[in-house]
Amino acid sequence: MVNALDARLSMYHFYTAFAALLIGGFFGLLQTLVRSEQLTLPVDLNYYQVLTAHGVLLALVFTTFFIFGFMYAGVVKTTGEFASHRRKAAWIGFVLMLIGTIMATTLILMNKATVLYTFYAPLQASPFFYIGLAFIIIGTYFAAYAIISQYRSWRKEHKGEKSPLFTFMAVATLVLWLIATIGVVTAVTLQYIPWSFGWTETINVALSRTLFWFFGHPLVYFWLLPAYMAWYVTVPKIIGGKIFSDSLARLAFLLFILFSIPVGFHHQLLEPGISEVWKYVQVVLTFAVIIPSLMTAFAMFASFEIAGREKGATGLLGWFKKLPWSDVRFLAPFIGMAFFIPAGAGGIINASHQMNQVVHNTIWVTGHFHITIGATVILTFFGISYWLIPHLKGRVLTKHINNLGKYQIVLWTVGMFIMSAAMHFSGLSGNPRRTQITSYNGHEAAASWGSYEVAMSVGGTLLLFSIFLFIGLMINLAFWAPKGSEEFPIGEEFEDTHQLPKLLENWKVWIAIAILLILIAYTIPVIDLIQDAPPGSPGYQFW
Ligand code: HAS
Repeated sequence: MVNALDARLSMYHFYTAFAALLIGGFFGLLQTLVRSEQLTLPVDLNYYQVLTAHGVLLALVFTTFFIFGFMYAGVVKTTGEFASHRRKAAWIGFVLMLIGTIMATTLILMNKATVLYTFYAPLQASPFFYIGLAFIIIGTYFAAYAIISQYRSWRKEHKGEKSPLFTFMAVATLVLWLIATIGVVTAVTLQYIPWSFGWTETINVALSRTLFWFFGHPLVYFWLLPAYMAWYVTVPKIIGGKIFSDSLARLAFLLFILFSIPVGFHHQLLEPGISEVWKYVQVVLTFAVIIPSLMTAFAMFASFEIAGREKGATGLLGWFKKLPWSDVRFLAPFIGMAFFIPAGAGGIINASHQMNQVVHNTIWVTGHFHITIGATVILTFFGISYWLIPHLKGRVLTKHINNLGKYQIVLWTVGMFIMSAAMHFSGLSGNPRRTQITSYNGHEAAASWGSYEVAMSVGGTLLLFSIFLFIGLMINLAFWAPKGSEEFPIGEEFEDTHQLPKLLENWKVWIAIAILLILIAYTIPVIDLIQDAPPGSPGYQFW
């Protein structure tokens, strides 16, 4: 059981995350309706403003609050309650993140930060938008302190013992996060804030985007790894099975620290100012970052098969039938995993330099990130919520809510399938992303896109219904469900190896290799971007 004080800390993160999900999801539907020309926004709200709010609230705010709420609960569950100074740090982190979120959202709603969630220069926002983002990041540093110092003191008190897998994974995720944020912190403090206050007239655009993607790509693994924590640690227990291999799981997380950062150029393959050689180097490293996901796929299949066979399954695929399909705690993450097979294949297409020429800046990429973050990760987060919210509130997931939960998951699956399939297919015929108008005055190139846009709005409508149902069920689980105790599922290893290869917990080695790879991949191109920079750009506010 997570103690009451730490449960409260997690719950406040979830309340904020779910509020962001509701508002951000509503803005998402508006976008699809505008693009398919079924809705004209009121004059004081414009498409790009709605697009910015959608991206910031879902991709940045919902995820970050949910992830910290989940990590706090898991760390406390596996290492014991937080000492009061750590809990205090976590609360300070929460308040700073909340202040930053309120600042950024208010400025977006005032149309003073219509710069999309990637805040690409030369689009310029109010300086207070960037300051709001800085608050969010500083908040996460307090949160990281709470978790990492808890892990360190656990290790001091348990000399020679293997650390709990969940906490190890949380620390690995935060190490990745701390290194990644160096890029965005540098860009925001040295470039965006002085430029938006008018202290500097121009900005080095290519450098700002490079620093953004130094952060932006590992950011997607900051979203993914908490889903992997649930897959590795909690799903095996839910299916009545075992964790296939503790060491494999740890190694996968460590490989993400190494390979998720020096790969940002795969988002800039079509940008000038970066030589082909460095793009090539980072594409090769991108292919390396696929490996830990392939390891994860292998481990998941192994866990499923072992669990099924222990329950008497025979034949090549007999184990598949033994999985607990009627349990929403399993169904949701499983569908998320299934989505990740085509989603990962799409990522590999994006990363392939030549094929990127076809898909970059088309709505294919929007489709890619809706089935990665919007399906794989979010479905897993939904699955977690169904057991974690009642666990933290001392209530139980009833059969009735479990059944309604399955409807919610199916609605999400169908909605996401329709929407992202339409995005992928029309993207292949050139339908652009980040654009309000897609009919191009009836030009024949755009002739097929209209029906795809309508399909996206149908998918978007189902998704919003699914969010309404989810929020309703969460309110029920938090406040009305019968009192009792819901399990926090923590899996056991298939073969209990008390000894862990020492190298796997030697953080200095992994961090040193990560820094080395980053220096190799970024030093020369960044020097080039500074030394050979064209004149910088003033800021633009178009809407
Ligand atoms: Fe990506 C663009 C490449 C993964 C998110 N990506 C984006 C953007 C976002 C995003 C948000 O190289 C857009 C940014 C923007 O606004 O411009 N991505 C990749 C690659 C991977 C990848 C190589 N992306 C993700 C994940 C995301 C995410 C994860 C969010 C969480 N992405 C790119 C590239 C671009 C890009 C280019 C730039 C495009 C452009 O031109 O702008 C890899 O990490 C994928 C590896 C995954 C696998 C799949 C393993 C499968 C598993 C499931 C097993 C299933 C089981 C269930 C066990 C190899 C683990 C069994 C099921 C049964 C049915 C039996």
